[in-house]
Amino acid sequence: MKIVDAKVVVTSPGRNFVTLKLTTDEGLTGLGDATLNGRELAVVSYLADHVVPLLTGLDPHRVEDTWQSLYRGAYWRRGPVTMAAIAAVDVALWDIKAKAAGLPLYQLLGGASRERIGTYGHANGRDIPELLDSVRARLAEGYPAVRIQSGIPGLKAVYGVSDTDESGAPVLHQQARPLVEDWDTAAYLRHVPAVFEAVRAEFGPELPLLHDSHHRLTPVQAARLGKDLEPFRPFWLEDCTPAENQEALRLVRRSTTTPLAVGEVFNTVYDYQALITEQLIDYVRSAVTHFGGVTPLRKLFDFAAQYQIKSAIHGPEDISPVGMAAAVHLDLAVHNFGIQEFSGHTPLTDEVFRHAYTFTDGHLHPGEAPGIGVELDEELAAAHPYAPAYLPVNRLHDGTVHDW
Ligand code: CS2
Ligand code: MG
Repeated sequence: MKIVDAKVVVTSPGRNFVTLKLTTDEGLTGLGDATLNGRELAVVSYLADHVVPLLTGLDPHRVEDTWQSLYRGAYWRRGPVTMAAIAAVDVALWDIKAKAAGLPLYQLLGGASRERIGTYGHANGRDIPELLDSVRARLAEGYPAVRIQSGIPGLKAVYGVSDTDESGAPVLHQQARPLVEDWDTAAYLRHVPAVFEAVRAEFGPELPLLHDSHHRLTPVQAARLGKDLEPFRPFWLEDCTPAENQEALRLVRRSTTTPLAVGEVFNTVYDYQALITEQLIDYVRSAVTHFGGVTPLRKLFDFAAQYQIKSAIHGPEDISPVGMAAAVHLDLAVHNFGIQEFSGHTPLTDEVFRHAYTFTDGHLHPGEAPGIGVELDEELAAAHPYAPAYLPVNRLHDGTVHDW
């Protein structure tokens, strides 16, 4: 068998997605997600101009060799654009390989290690009452765990709640120019414990509660927050400090027993090395789409498992159903599964990307369709062209740009 066609499909059924579609001489097709929120076209060019010309004629069964060739052959290694492009090829090849075997992908990854996949959903509120309503809504949808993000008194627009419409529903990051949000770490550190106290008072001590600091704290501020949240037993504190400075987590780790989750912006195992070998974190967050595909992410999970660290694949709405499908197959198979983030997608997105995975009573299952179980409606995709969109930026009251 050999690849005879490779094409990059860009579509925007509510937000931008980049998809690679491979076709073999035996008529099998494979899909891979290459969506990099806010920098989509960079990956389109990396794929269309530098990778697609290399794919025709290749044996699609040579998944590992193709991955190694694209990673080492580029010379310039790592980085979100490179690894998103390689991920799309990797997942499309796994899709083809599993279809050729007539099996759902998870069966090629060791088979099921569980019956279904536990998820967490996003609960957001501009203030605490609105957040409590949002938690109720997620619980009514069956989510077994909830991430809680709240507005901060005195701040106009903060992560997770600034891009909500007047009804409080989150608006996808589709600003034609970056939305400027404002930030005040001291106000944030004062407010988050009160948010946890209110949610615990309303929903009790058992509900797993997650929170995302979204890279905004210094190590000592992250240590402070971790300690302040201990009485509320968070499931995890995510991205508490920019973790490319892996040493920062040493200070946080020795200061608090609040579990730590890191890694949605990481794209190779080298980003995690100290974090894993020094037991500085509890969950690894990379997505299939941003980590170079199923091939390296499975290796990362096996490495993390040696340190009792669990998977927690990144799963917001900017991971396409193709990337989500690949994640759910991995979630079912790996032993050290932790939890899967799942925001779901718009109905139109689910029409463009018809997927076999199901979300029932707060749990996912990849289904039994051969491959990753996603079909792309190219005609409908073409009816929703790319629209420039940027992630917000963050500024302090004095105008200094801050981590978003
Ligand atoms: C967030 C993401 O889901 C999360 O944990 O960090 O929603 C993140 O803000 C977006 O994926 C950025 O594109
Ligand atoms: Mg996050």
